[in-house]
Amino acid sequence: MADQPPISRGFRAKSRPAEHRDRIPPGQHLVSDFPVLSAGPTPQIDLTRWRFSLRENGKILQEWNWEEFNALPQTDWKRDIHCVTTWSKLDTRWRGVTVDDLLRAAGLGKPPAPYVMMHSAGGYTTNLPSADLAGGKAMVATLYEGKPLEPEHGWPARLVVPHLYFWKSAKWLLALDFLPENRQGFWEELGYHDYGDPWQEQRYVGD
Ligand SMILES: Nc1nc2c(c(=O)[nH]1)N[C@H]1C(S)=C(S)[C@@H](COP(=O)(O)O)O[C@H]1N2
Ligand SMILES: [Mo]
Repeated sequence: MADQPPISRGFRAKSRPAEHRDRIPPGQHLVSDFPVLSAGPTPQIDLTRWRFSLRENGKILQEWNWEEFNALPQTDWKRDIHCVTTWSKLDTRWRGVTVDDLLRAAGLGKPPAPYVMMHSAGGYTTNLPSADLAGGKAMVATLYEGKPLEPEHGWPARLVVPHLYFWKSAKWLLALDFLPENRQGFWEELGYHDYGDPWQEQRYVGD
């Protein structure tokens, strides 16, 4: 997704609200602050013991400590984000390692299995098809607006997968576990939609 439209139409600058409206999925409203939504307390994390891993069926394929993780190729993003509780936030800036670059660093050209479960410190999980993390669709971010993530927003590293409702963007992320079959994560087991496309308004099971 390009950060800016490739061409600028004459009326665009004068009709910013209209331009914003077509970036807001159905049932969402814009916020300018950054709400915190956590299912539990903010976990205490010791950076010297922090490890991030790619796994397959639980087995470690590749693991990085904090220093190694920060030596991976870094990518800057500006993206709109959409929470299922109906807030959307435009043009949020993130820096981190794309899942494509993580796979490459692990010697993999593509995800090793069709599904993936995200695992976070504190026990939060969320699931996706692997295709939704590859092809430039997701990153493991360590900076927000040029600064380390705030603890309650996922420090030291969180997933950002902006094309889906933000509960898929696991905070305090520790592992991506690639799986041969789909399993459900924390909110998905509680009745939230398995996929969560905001443009299709896939909030709950059956939407
Ligand atoms: N580990 C973890 N990740 C999580 C959550 C959580 O409770 N725990 N909440 C999710 C939900 S519902 C949303 S909307 C976003 C909120 O991110 P924020 O608190 O940075 O706005 O994080 C998602 N990632
Ligand atoms: Mo959310």
